[in-house]
Amino acid sequence: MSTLNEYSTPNRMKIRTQISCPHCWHEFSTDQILFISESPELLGDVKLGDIAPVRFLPFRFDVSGAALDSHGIACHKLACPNCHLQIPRAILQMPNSFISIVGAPASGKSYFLASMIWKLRKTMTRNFCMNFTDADTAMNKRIRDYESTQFMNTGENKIVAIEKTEAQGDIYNRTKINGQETTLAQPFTFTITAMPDHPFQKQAYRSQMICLYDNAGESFLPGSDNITQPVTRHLVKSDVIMFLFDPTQDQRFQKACKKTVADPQMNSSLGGTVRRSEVRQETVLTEMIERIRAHARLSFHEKHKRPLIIVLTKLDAWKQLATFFDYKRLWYRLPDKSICVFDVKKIEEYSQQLRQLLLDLIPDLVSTAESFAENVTYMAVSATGGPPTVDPKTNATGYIPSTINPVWVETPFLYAQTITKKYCVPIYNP
Ligand SMILES: Nc1nc2c(ncn2[C@@H]2O[C@H](COP(=O)(O)OP(=O)(O)OP(=O)(O)O)[C@@H](O)[C@H]2O)c(=O)[nH]1
Ligand SMILES: [Mg+2]
Ligand SMILES: [Zn+2]
Repeated sequence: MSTLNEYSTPNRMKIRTQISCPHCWHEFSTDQILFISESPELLGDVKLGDIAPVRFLPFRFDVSGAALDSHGIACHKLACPNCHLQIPRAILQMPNSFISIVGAPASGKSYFLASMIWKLRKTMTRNFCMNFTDADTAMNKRIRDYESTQFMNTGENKIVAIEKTEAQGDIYNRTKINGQETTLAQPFTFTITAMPDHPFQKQAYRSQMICLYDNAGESFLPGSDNITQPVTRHLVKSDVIMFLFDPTQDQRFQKACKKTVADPQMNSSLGGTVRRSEVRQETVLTEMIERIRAHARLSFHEKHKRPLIIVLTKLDAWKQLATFFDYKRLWYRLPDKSICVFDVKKIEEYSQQLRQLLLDLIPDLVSTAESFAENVTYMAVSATGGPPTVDPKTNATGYIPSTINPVWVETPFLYAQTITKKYCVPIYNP
């Protein structure tokens, strides 16, 4: 017999009093929020420059409650009072939670993010009666482009690839904070809301906004954190950290794989331009921990209270070492219900097995993670389901979209939802 976890907080959609900016993480009260002028002539902002529309604190409103700018035009877009960057309107009504995706260069962060979001859009609706949608489509453009690259060109036999995330350039927002030119990472924001036919409406499945970032691996390397480019400071705010560890970049994993693998990342005789981190992945984990300890003012002996998920990426390339997986779905449909329940026990069982594998191969990774966080879980995913193809003309690696078949990419997010008690998925509790 399955039972459901009970939820007690009602799903009220009232205006929040305190907000955390997804760009600069500044906390402010709702009455400080700025509006962005929609009159084409009202240009110029002290922090964003001459061509940015004017930001203003409204004092006149129309009958529908929209703020009026100095030309009497109704304005709907909101901005943070600290960085002046645009923030999604959903932030007014929904609690905002942050998820950090951390990993060395080429560990698979961008591919994982693209596959996870693509899958969550479907899985949440089909299986958990929750809408998972963009909080702001313009802000999410880059991730939508990633999804289109990987999943929308399935009719074509062309090799496509998600580009390396650059540590500088147009993908970052520039503003002034405390008079200092500052570069900030573009947040990707999503809302999760219960669908009208959700069978457990009365149990109040809470609406929430999720905020994620796609950092360049270089931004996590020692020496790259500074006050003018605080692009990884979301780490301190994060409700969950997903640390991506790429076994194909680790010699101990490569040696343990006795059977030949048809992946240029594991087998250099296949050619192909393969990117690798110049810094060992354990060092990236240690650097992440040092940043959190420093900025969250956590003493050396204190443990981080929020969950850390070690996500082993590119499972397709090292699956011979994980024979304990049965690759079945980790959620089941309840009898006579339109909703599924998520099998947390199975995740925890797999986590123990992956932990043992890591203890055998990279014990220092386990000890570093567990001496930092109270709650560490080990999970495995494949964002693509298979190895990249080498383009014989250019030697570049990429994928034919119709061959991409992600494995378990949604599970770190779903599991994170259950352990942080965000309650968007019911738990299987036999
Ligand atoms: N076999 C296999 N290869 C993958 C998978 N996901 C990504 N890759 C390969 O890993 C390479 C790096 O992936 P990215 O997602 O760009 O890595 P990243 O962590 O975003 O790297 P930076 O942007 O440099 O920080 C890609 O070129 C892919 O070919 C996977 O699930 N399986
Ligand atoms: Mg990337
Ligand atoms: Zn801000």
